[in-house]
Amino acid sequence: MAIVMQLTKEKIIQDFKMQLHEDFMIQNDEATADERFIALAKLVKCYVMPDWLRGRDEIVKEQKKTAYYFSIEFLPGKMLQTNLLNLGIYDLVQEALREIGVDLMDLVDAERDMALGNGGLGRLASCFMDSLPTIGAPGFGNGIRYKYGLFKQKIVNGYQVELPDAWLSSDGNVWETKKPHSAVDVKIYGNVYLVPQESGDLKPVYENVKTLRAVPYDMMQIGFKNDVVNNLRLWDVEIPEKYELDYPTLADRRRIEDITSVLYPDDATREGQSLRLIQEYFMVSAGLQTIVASYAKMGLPMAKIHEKIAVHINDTHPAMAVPELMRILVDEYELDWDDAWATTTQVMSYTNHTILSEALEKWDAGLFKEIVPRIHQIVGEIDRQFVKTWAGKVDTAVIDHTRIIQNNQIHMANLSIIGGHSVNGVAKLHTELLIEDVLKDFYLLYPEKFNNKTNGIAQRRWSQIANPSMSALLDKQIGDGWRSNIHELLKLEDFLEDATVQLDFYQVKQANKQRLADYVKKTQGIDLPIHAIFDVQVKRLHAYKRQLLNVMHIIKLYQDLKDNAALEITPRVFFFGAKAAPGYHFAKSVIKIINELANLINNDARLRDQLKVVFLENYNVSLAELIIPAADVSEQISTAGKEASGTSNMKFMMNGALTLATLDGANIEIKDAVGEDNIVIFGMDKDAVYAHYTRHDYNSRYIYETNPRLKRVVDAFIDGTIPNTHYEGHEIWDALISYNDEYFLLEDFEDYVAKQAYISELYKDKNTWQSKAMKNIANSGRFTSDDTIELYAREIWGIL
Ligand code: TH1
Repeated sequence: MAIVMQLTKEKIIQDFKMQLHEDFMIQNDEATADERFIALAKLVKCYVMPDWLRGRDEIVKEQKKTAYYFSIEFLPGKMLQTNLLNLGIYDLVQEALREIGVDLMDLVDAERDMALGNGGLGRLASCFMDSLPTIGAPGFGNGIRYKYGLFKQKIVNGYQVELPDAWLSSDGNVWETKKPHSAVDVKIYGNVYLVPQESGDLKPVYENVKTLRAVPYDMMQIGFKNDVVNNLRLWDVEIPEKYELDYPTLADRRRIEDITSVLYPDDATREGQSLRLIQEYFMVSAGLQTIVASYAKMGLPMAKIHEKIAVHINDTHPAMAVPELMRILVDEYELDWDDAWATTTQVMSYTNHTILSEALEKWDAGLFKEIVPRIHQIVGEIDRQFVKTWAGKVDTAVIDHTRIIQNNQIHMANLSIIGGHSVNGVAKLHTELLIEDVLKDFYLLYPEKFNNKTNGIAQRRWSQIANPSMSALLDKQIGDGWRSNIHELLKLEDFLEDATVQLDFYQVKQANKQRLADYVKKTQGIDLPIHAIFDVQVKRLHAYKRQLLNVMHIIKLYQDLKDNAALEITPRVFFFGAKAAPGYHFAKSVIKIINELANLINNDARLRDQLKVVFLENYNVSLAELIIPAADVSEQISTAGKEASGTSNMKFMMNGALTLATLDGANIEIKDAVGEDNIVIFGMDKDAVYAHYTRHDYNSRYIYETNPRLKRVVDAFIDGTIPNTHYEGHEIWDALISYNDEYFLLEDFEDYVAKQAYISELYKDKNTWQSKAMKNIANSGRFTSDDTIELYAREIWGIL
């Protein structure tokens, strides 16, 4: 039985004090919040250790089929609250600490965000890490232990400045355990020759390779109140003692250390750098060598490895898992190519997260050959066999579009699809687009591989942890069963028309808005009226996400208020939180514009607090936990067809915000869940967007010239309305008018403005508004990642 079952307040206090003695040689009353956090985290680790070890032993003993989720990004944020909650000791620990004069929240604040991810893709991986043990599935994570996470964003004179995120303390991360015992070697560079053996087989012989040591750091992933503990394994690089002579100078050593030094700060686009390719191979090779070795210990035939092991390729970054498993099976375990291929394709599965063409990963074959020569050979052979298999059976054009090597480039999505048995999109519309458009040739070849798995969220973090006041109200209204079974939120449906309950939810929202307003006051000195609509857009800055459309609406409101000093509008505060990839020029210009517009508006007394704009610096998971519960309106306004799913949309919904959305990604499924009356939809749908693509008839300049109100808004970018943005304003104006507005902001503008006006009217009727907000909360349970991952586990991996 789990240790935590026997814990008492007294025992926790005693253990906590002991831990402080042991780690820091101090008493509780002398300790800083940092020291207390570390002591508590270590204590939690001790409590969990037996379950963690038992879980591992059971998998070996019972030979359970296990899934490994390979991802170049994980974005857990802070772990203390999640771990306490999942262990079922949150309240007990909080009370115990309170008894000795310690506020748990101070310890929570002391933890650093673990931000080894850019945005939705990494955060989804972390939600899955929470959900896998929660549903009792043997599913482990595999990734890289970056020394620096996603850059820390500072705003200086309105511009984004990037600072390194040195998240690891000198002792590392308290949640991890270094396992030098399980280190493996990874080989890169050099030459490979195929030397014929007596048997007639060809054997690869390596020359001048560089050997890296991959050292794993394990982090426990605790299931929700079920004693199940899984593992997230992150790899760090070291120089193996045996090969020290290969790295004689300090510069040589640094180049190696660089491999796990930084996360690539690019969301949905990629810098084609060899370091990234090495990162990908390093993670894949270290992970697979370990997995195959553990399977080998079972003494079962290698050709049946798919019966015990599933490997998931999260976006294409780990796609080298396909040729690497082939290498291990063929070169090291001497399987026939065909047997190895048959099992490899059954082991592997792949999720596609975007259809943006600039995000589809391709590598120069020359670079590939230089860095991973054996993998290059194997990919060449996979490609050859693929072409051979389909030649004469389908149009040559289909083969030309789907083969892995085209024009001396290696197409990683093609490798992932050909090398696996499952390809999934992350929302219904996205999967449809894959099938009908982006991957239609593959669908012709392998219709059975395609399936949808709509994203989900680890609801515990986004409700119980992030929104304690709403949680307490839910307990009062529908009982606390929803905390373990999120579908019980549906019970709230019975109270949608109850004016007292509506008022209670209104008050909870206002309290959360006050919490956010206090933070803004403290960090930026801006006073915010909490009776205003809190209208929030937080996500990576990208042209397709259309933060600029939001900005255009704000400019319009500003112009209205300036035109008519007596005008009364429903007061609004617009919040933005967004990091731009450091090399993404346009996105950085949008950040500058937002900040200058905010300055202009916030300092104009004549607007009488009816309009405020706040750019929240350094948006990250912890800030999301503060912002999302305070939102009245959730902005999900991407050009239809471009946002594969979105996941913050689900978090906002769960916290009772109304979604203002295009029919894109998972917004469509949110609409299906709450009904048309409880979401605000605007703009072109995917068919309207695609019609423009086929007809080539979009003309933003025409719209601009024929709509004076819109023209005035667009001209505000260049006519001096927004101070200090001469350069950025022109860049934006050009994108919208000279370059024909790639993301159709102008076409969607009028409908967006109209729906925003509708929201302003609606908000005046608090009861109706709250009823709609409650409808959203009630139906948010269907977006739990527990259910999403259960579908992966059953339908793709076969581990349940
Ligand atoms: C995001 C998608 O843009 C988003 O719609 C989706 O909800 C999320 O993944 C989770 O499925 C993506 N992030 C990345 C990051 C990189 C490359 C492609 C994508 S797609 C580095």
